[in-house]
Amino acid sequence: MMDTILTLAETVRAEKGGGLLHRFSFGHVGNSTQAYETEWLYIFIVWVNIISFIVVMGPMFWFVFKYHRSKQATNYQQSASHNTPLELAWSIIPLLVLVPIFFWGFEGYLSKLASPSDAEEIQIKASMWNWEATYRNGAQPHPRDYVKIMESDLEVPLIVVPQDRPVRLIMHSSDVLHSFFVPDFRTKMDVTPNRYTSMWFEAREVTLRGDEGTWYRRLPNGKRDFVGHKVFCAEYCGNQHSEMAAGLVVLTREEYAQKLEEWLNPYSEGMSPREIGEIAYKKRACNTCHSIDGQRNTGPTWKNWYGYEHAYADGQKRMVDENHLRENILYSQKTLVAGYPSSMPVYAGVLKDIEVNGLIEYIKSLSDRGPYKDAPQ
Ligand code: HEC
Ligand SMILES: [Cu+2]
Repeated sequence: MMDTILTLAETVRAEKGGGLLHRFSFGHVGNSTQAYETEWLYIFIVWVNIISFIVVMGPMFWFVFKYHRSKQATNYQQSASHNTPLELAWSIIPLLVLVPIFFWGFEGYLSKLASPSDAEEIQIKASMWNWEATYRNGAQPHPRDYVKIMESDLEVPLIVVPQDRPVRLIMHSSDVLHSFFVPDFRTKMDVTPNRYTSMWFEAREVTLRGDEGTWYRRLPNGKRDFVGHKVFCAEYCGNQHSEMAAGLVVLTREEYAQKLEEWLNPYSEGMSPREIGEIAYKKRACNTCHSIDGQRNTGPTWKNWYGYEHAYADGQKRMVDENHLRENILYSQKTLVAGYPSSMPVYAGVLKDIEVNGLIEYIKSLSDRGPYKDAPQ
């Protein structure tokens, strides 16, 4: 039966490309080979709702008038205690509708879990509040290519996937429960600590570039709009959950391979520690909790952090120098800044040494008491 329904969905797509309700709900068919099944099931459920609404509410309003008190002032009849044919009808008919919905949903779910064996595998690590992709060659999205996909100025990673090839995501979380959600692919999956979850998709169309070869397009109101697919976290995971996002674009196979090569070494030779720190600030997602412009965020701003005294939760004041920074970047719980939660992750064993040195240098460069104060930036 499943095959019949799925074929039916295919036929509808081939013939009509989606009806009015489809266009109203989705705008267009999602950019993945499995999207239409999800859409079709959704539309089917909406129709079931519309019809049930009419079948239940219609008679109800009609009865309100038909049996209004004014029309039968006397002679109330006792209501029937039961009516077997009616009860059977309202049990069996919904069952005939709901059971297929269950199987159809289950089938769709399984088909998104079991990936083809030749799929391109991408590791995804979720953490508060960042998505970190690692490709088969070890490459990771380079902060140079990060994108702004939201109203806020936060730059989020750009995940690239190849066209015409199944992509399997192997996902885990380093802290709490998250969920990888790509609305344009009509697919999402929980991402949990201590075990892997996976899902796969195959993108149908390559993402077309926007203005001047960028991933943005200018809207009539002057704002810029990201042309790729947005990735969100769909499981509430803390106070910046709504900013846990990424951009996703589909590239041709050649472009994809080229990007992976390009992303292999984010810290190339000849970079100063400060430049390395600036890249690590985004790549390691320090930017999700720390601003560099004086704004308070989940963590304190890095502007004028170095070289000043700050108050700590144990009641002491401390002067922030290189050693203090190093200790507290690797083991943030060592000394907690007064008035902030202890939500900074432990970075010992995560950050490379050149990153720690770079980050310290970058933080120094943001202070007017640092060695960079006169130097051109
Ligand atoms: C999930 C949010 C979060 C992320 C991500 C995060 N931090 Fe923090 N950070 C905090 C909070 C909250 C504090 C204040 C409490 C504390 O001292 O641990 C803090 C404090 C700090 C301090 C000041 C410590 C002190 O004792 O003076 C430094 C330096 C710092 N973070 C560096 C970093 C670096 C470098 C990264 C990225 C590799 C990073 N943080 C990522 C939340 C975060
Ligand atoms: Cu999350």
